Amino acid sequence: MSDFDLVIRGGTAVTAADIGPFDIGVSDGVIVAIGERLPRGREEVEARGLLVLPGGVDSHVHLDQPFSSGADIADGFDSGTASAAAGGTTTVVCHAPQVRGGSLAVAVAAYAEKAKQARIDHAFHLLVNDPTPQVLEHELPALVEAGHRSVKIFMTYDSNRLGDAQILQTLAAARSAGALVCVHAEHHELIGWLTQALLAAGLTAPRHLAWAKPMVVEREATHRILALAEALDTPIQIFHVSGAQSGEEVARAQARGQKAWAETCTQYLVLDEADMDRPGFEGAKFMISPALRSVADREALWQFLRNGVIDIVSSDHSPLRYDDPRGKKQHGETAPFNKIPNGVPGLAARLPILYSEGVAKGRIDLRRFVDLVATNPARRFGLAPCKGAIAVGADADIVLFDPERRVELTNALQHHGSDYTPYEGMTVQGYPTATYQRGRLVFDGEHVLAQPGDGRLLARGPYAEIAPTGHFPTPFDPFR
Ligand code: DUC
Ligand code: ZN
Ligand code: ZN
Repeated sequence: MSDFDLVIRGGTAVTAADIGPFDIGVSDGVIVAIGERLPRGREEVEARGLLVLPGGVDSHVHLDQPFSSGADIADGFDSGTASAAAGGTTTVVCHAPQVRGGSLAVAVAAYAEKAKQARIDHAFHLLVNDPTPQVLEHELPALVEAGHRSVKIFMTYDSNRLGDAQILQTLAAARSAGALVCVHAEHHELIGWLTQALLAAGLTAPRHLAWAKPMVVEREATHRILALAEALDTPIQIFHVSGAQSGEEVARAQARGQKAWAETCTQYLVLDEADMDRPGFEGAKFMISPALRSVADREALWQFLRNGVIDIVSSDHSPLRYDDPRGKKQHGETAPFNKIPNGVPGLAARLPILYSEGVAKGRIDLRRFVDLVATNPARRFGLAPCKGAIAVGADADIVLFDPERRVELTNALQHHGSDYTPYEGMTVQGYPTATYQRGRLVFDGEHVLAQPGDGRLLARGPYAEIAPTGHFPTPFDPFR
């Protein structure tokens, strides 16, 4: 009788320790052996010519979350996690949104109900929109203790934004509870002022979003949140760094010894401001916040990936339908930029695009690629050692990836609920041919096999990576 339920044999495996011709032995959904010429398993998978990678971990995803404009998000947990599996991602971290005036705990319970439709494993960021004493002193610590070890805050959007005093209170509460704070950093009032000035000047096209949200908007807010986090010795994760100047702010904080980390997203690495200027209403397909930047910013982001200033690439999957009065066309095709909902889908495209533009084009190596899409997000968000690496004892979340296969990206390949992908027509080299979760085939290269309800909500325990440093600007420790 074999020791293994499954052996993945003959591929080039990127394990936690090494890259080489290793077979992977799986039992009860867990990796139990890594080595050459493992004994036969009850099921054998031939991976010759393929890369054997840990399943992707996407730590910035929006599913089944209402847009503040009233537009409909195009993916719930069912279709969103299908899209993840089809792109080689086996864990997503989504946002459980508190409603202003409402309870965070109630919101998380309601969101967990929705997440019962998930086909793959998932965790929640606690999206704090109203940091009342009840939320910060009672609900947040209990939710963190229950396994939700990350908090998300916004510095802009009318129904989300926190002022600086609220941000400080939330940072302090998260630090005390043992949760990592993630931030959408943009200067709210400056966006508002610029938006009104642009509208008054008749500059209302999709591409003018980038004029309402120039880099200084992001740079200032990134600088400010880093300063507040430094003063409170609170580890911080900057979401969607879109260009050089905000990356430089993160680099400076890191050089000071701060626990400050950053992600960028696939779209900022391959698209740019010219995409928002496509003919007619097409530019709306590329409207996101922060806005797409210059080609020079794009290149700066690749450099930040190489030098480690940015160590996670997420999708910020926030899908809207394009040709839909509940989507991008909520206010018609002549709507001014400030009435067009922001967001792009990208869950399924993340691994293929980063591999193709990164590894195949020689910008990053294979190890860095795996770190960016799986290992680092798992470690940063307390999902390691079960997720993010091929290691004995880890969940058998594995992607077989053909590094030579050339694929033209289409909307149908995304398996999501949106009616478009911003990457339509782009040819990538390298594509997932199979995705396994806990040893079960969830995507066979063509079809998503995982069913709604197969995914598990992951509870995260305390973890060392996000422990405060104990260093304050003065000898005074405000938490003692
Ligand atoms: N920006 C966000 O902050 N969230 C989702 C969509 C977007 O573009
Ligand atoms: Zn955001
Ligand atoms: Zn987001």
